Amino acid sequence: MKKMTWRAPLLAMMASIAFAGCSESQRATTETNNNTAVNNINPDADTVTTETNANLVLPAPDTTHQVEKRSKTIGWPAGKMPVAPAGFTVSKFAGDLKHPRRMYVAPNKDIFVVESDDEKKSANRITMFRDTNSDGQPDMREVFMTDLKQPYGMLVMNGYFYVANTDGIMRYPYKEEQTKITAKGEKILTLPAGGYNHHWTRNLIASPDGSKIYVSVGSASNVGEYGMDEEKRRANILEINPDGSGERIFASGLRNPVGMDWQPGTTTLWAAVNERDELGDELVPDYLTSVQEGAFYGWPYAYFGQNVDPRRKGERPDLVQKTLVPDVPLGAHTSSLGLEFYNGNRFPAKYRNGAFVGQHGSWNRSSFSGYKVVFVPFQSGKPGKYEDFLTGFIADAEKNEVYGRPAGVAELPDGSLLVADDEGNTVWRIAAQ
Ligand SMILES: [Ca+2]
Repeated sequence: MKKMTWRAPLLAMMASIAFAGCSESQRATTETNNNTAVNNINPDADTVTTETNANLVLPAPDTTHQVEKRSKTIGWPAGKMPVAPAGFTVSKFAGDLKHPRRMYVAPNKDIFVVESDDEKKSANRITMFRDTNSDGQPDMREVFMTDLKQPYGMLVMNGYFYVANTDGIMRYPYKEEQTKITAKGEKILTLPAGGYNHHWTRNLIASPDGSKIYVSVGSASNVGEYGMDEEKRRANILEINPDGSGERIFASGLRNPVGMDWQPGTTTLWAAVNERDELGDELVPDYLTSVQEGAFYGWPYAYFGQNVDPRRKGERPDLVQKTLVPDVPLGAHTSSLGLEFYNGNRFPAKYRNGAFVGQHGSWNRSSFSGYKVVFVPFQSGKPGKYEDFLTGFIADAEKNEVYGRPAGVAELPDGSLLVADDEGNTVWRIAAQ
């Protein structure tokens, strides 16, 4: 808190110049985040207060927490749909998909959906949609690629279509308007495959100038229980050149960073990150954070700042000390996966430049958390507290029944939002009325 006091005027000044240029805004974000790396660190305390936008209070860790409350998907009955706030309509954009996990909107506005899942269940496919008359509903649907290996990240750049499979990044020659890829392609990077509890997803995003690609790779374990040799190149966001060369760690200690996006008007990368299990109903909160180059975010030694994970106590005090506090806590066990900043202007003013996060939902918690899409408003480039955006996925919490589960989120060129409901085998579209 001491730092906050003397830095506040500097912050205000930097915020005022934040949008003057990319380099300025990046510096402003960096300053903001450093301010928050101050914690009440007393291992014997019942609670810990962590400085975030929500002034987060965390309970003491409970290493005996072995709760399992898994949801059972019953599908959407006729007439049932997820629920958006007043002023929005929800419609089915596409159905009959096999576990659609993430969408990608290409520069020519084609919409690609990965149908991907745990190894034995995965369709290993990408389906393409095209809206030829711009009414928000697809007029064309094609199986774009098959025989992939748990694909997740997609990217169109420099005449290539990139796919991040769980075990590496492929790229294929691609021309706009192409409706199918059958070429063999080229593996530009091998990645460590699989991982703990669905940490098989590998996401991709290009830097705004197209000179780099960022690759997210989740951990192989909950908290390093198989040894850190198993975690090489994992729990990181990696940076590579567009041809796969030049790999380096951009940021680390990110247990399972899945969603990645650029904050509008800046060159600051943000990520949605899944935190760890088996420490209690309220630990550890998943989070949305700006991602600073070279920064360490705690996993597996510390969480939400310098709170030592009791299972890794005494290991790597140097890294514990370096751990940054993430910007926005999103609730423990929510499984916050998809991330999309809203760049459009069709939604009401408060949504502009804010972030949507798809929360797939909990299993290691006494009552369900997540199972919804939340929205994090941003004002003057700074995040506020998250709020519900798309709900209605839980059918009967007592019986553990859900209709579906949201994962990826993507903005369409018309300013509406798509939500991939992998368990519901549907892509939903949310539009402003
Ligand atoms: Ca159409």
